[in-house]
Amino acid sequence: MNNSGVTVSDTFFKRYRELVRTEMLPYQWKVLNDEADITIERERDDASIPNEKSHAMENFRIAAGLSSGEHYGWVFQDSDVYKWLEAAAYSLKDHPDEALKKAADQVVELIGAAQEPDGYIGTYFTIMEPARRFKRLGESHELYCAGHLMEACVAYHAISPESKALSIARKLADCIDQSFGPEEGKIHGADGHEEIEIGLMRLYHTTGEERYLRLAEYFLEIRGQDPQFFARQYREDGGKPLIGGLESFSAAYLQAHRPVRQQDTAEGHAVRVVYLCTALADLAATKKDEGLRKTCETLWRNITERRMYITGGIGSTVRGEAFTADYDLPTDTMYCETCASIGLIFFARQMLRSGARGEYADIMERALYNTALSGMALDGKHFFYVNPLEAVPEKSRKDPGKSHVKCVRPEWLGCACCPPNLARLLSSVGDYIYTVSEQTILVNLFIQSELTCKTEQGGEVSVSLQTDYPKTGRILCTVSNQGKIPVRFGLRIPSWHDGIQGIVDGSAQEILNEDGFWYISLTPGEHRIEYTLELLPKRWYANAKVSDCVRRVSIARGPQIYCLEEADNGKDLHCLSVIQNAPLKYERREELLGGIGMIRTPGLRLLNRDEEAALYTDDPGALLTKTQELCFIPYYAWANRGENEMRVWVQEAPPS
Ligand code: FUB
Ligand code: ZN
Repeated sequence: MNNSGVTVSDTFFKRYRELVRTEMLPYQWKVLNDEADITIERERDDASIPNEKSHAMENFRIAAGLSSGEHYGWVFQDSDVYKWLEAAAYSLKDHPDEALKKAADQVVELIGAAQEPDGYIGTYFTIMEPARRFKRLGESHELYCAGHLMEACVAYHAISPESKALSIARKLADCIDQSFGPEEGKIHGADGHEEIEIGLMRLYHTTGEERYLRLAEYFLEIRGQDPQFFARQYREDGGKPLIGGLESFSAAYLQAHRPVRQQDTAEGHAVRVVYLCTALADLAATKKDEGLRKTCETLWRNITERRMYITGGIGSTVRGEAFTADYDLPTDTMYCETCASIGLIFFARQMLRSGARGEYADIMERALYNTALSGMALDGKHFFYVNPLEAVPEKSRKDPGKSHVKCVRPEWLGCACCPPNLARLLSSVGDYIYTVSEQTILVNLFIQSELTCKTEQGGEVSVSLQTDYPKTGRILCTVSNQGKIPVRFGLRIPSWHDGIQGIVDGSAQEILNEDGFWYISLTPGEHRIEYTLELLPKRWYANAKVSDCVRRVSIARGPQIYCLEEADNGKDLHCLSVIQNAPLKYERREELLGGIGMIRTPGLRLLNRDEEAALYTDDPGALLTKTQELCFIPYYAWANRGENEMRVWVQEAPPS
């Protein structure tokens, strides 16, 4: 069976998709054209971060010879434009919009005009240093940008086949194919930042051109075969660094310390790791390569069972935006970049293609409803790069080691990778809801939508999923199987569930759990499945090896992790404790933060007996506790009420 289209009608995500169309895309368009009157913040205290303007579109105009001047911004600034274009394509598919289409067409034209005669595109190198093309791949991001261009062009081609988008992407892929590969005279290496592999796989899926598949495979397999590749290129190039400081990172930082099939832990820069894994999992599913699938599984386990935050955030340190060690999950200095969780969602989606395991979708959902959504303010115009597990404004302002932990989302960032990444994810969320294979439909996410599939025998299967999840856990699926044979319909059984009921065509069923899915065989005809998940607010605890979470508890309901915010609970959130076994009361607050669920529980506040208490004392009675009701809100909604403290992991007090 083939997935021939998903329409999202979900209330929760419809708001986000509307926000992409009405706010994010127009706003980002202005920013990329330097027409927005905004403050661009550096993502951390580092004077070398370019933050005067975006200049991303102007870079293209200069490269195309339509304007004059120098390149400005990061060497990967082009990718902001590509991600915007990709998001615009998804949004246009969903909702025609003349002004947006005109702007997107203009972008495609401009990219085409900036393409060099041999197919190369990269505004930094075209404008500033053509002779250094492909000479410093550890830093240059040339193929990273190319991968984003391919993704954007494939997406744009789908809604505008008459545009030049696909031919631009193919011409660039052909140029790269002529420069890289095992043959004598070509470069035997890959880019320091994975992404070309994802782009080439998508180009292959769209065009069927085997060369693109081979090239993606080449880039994946060459990685780490020669761990000295990047260092040698730096030496031979000898010029000034393209990204200061990057040359001092080890090969492991770039996942090049050993061949990928031998990698068994997530090392280095978190976004790179999950982009690598996304392409590996795509290749494994496409070629039915069991060995590669096992590699992906090993990396998946390492990330999700040892190195992931409860919010689906990844990356434990600001130094290199990277993974560190198993169970090293500090809650106040972590990185948890928005893009890294988006990449984890991409990885999960590809894993579901070769293995129907509910846990992939569980993590996809965790990352989506928590860290990804937290990456943006409710207005669609302010963005977090780093998504902390706890934050105290004064510490972020004054501790250089916490300058990356912002307490208010900036209007834009010097490195603007996250905002357009979020735009493309939210506008394509329909692509994550179902996994369709030969005779099976998996429901990964409970997002109200309609799916149509074409069967091999020329029939059609359509699914209508109605729900207001995660407000409630009531899901109604109506399936019309107009094919000739039964369809295996798999509904995810979330690992966190607190009770499930299933009724098929009026009769209650026993829910059998097969690797995290409940399968129902749906014969040709019409079917109605009522699936109800109990969503109870509850406590979660971390493994004892996670030092920052010892004797702390996190509150969640369904897929949503909750947090305490100063706005509801006062300052010094570290002084608050949840009482073990105290009831957690859930209530809807439609008037608050765009409509949220709030969880209330009786708690305690630790305080000094004397206002002028000493810093240290040997008086055991110097500290008191008083009762205080605690109010938790969903994590994604924090920092929408001005600058204030926030905390996910809260102290736990024994039952009173
Ligand atoms: O290097 C390109 C992008 O910028 C990465 O994916 C992000 O982590 C940020 O460093
Ligand atoms: Zn990012």
